[in-house]
Amino acid sequence: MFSISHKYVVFKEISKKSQFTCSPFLRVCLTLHESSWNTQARGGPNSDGSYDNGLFQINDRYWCGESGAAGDCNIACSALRDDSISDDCQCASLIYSRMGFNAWYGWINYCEGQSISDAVSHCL
Ligand SMILES: [Ca+2]
Repeated sequence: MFSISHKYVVFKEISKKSQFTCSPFLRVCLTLHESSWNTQARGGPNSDGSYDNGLFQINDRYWCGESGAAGDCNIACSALRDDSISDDCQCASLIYSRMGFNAWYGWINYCEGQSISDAVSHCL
């Protein structure tokens, strides 16, 4: 698992990415509960056989391609599992613009209606 210092670096990265236009709360809370800020996380298989990728656990059925740039984000899923999160944020912004917060179970289950200190207190 990743160390606290690694998580802090990722946290700072998430916090300063201005191109992800949703609230800082979304960026922090959602990514914490989707991936524990593990930028290399690959979740799944889901019930439909799909996988979820990276910080925002972006699904390969609709948004990225397992064998190269594809999907609605026109990105390779492997690019969602590296340490450069700018492209992850751009894809997450597209998802958010279409589906809102409810695209993420991490949001629905843990973040909605909570304060940011509640959301991150057990992790930092
Ligand atoms: Ca990336």
